[in-house]
Amino acid sequence: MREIENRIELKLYRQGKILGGCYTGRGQEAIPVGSAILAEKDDWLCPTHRDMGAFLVRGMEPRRIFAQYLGRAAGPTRGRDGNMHMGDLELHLVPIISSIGASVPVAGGIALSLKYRGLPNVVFSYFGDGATSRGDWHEGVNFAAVQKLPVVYLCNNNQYAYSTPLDKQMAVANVADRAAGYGIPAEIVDGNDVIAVHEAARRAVAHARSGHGPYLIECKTFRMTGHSAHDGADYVARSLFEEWSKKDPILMLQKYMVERNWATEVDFKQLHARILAEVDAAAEWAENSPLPDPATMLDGVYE
Ligand SMILES: Cc1ncc(C[n+]2csc(CCOP(=O)(O)OP(=O)(O)O)c2C)c(N)n1
Repeated sequence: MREIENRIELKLYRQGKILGGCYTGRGQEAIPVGSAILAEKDDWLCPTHRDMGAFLVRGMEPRRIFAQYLGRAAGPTRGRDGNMHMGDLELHLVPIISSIGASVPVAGGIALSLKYRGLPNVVFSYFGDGATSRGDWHEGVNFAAVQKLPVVYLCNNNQYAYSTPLDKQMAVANVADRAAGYGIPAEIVDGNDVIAVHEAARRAVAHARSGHGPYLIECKTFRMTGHSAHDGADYVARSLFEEWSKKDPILMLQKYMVERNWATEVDFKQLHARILAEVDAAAEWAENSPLPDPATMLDGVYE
């Protein structure tokens, strides 16, 4: 996820090959990765624009992701959109709804359908802190709570909603505090610690899968970039970036593994080289793949 997004934001976007918004989840990778890895084949995921890890965990090939950003026909939206507004129903990845918060009632609707059909599956509903100040978030969570629907809510609290800091958009200290208003359990975890995220998600999934209704996890993290590639985030104190860079989720996991002799620095160097080679090949494949045929422009438009 880190290297795909680096290629997208730091190279392809700057070369003018990507148009429009260009969001990344730099520094937040532990959240989609630590949680989505728990999803069974027939569970459903409603990710946000910071959750590329969920797409990779579900098996979306990097070349399709690059094709999406480059507006190519081989992307999941077949060249209709050029950023994270994508999904793949075969992989049970619900396309991201651009309007913040709107995915939350959709997650509830999917969970209601699962419950009606007596299926043992759960829905992973991802959102940022800003989304929790939207009306549709509250209606969606309330509905799921009342109906005891199998939804795991995963909030990436990265402290900003675009340029709005947390204390300017909510009057409670934690997103988790909101859960009491709906009678659902919640916990707060270090969102940069992939193992902590994973363990909390395991508790949440067990709760939802066993018919006890929704569960909210608030992952405290930090957005290590601007809102989108055009945004230099001048409104964020540089000292915050320095502070949070020490808690980089990938470096934290590497340290954890090296300390336990599960891997060595050399293993990570080799892994990194393999990842870069895979990213090179996927990006090159996408750049050489065709744009959509203009004659297909209205395909998929329903009247
Ligand atoms: C209803 C709505 N308002 C505004 C926007 C523009 N917008 C896109 S992302 C975003 C910030 C959302 O903040 P948050 O939910 O905290 O997620 P983050 O981007 O920090 O991960 C905004 C304002 C939008 N897409 N939808």
